Amino acid sequence: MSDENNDGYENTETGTLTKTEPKTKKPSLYKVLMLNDDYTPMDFVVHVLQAIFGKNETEAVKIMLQVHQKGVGVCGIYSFEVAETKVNRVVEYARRHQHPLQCTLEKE
Ligand code: TYC
Repeated sequence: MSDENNDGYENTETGTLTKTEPKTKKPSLYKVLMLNDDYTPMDFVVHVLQAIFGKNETEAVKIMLQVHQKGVGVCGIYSFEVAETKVNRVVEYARRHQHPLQCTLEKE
């Protein structure tokens, strides 16, 4: 492919630059947001951030406190499919443990 760098310009051997549409599109990215509530234990939220979002304990505590104090916090930024799967896993896991923890998606 002559447009390997995906900038939409084809550099031909004659030195001519021809504007073309890039053939590949970067996937849109989505933020996964964690929402505060009055009932879910802090330890449970920290555990979810480690188990589902791969955060270490320090990062997980920081995000949990941000959510607790501000009402919302970013758990990570992913392609739509990955973000949607993580949201579903959080809501399902919380429900199984009878906590009202909620999580949602937002386009970047
Ligand atoms: N506000 C909760 C409490 O005081 C803790 C909490 C933090 C809940 C983050 C949800 O996403 C959340 N137990």
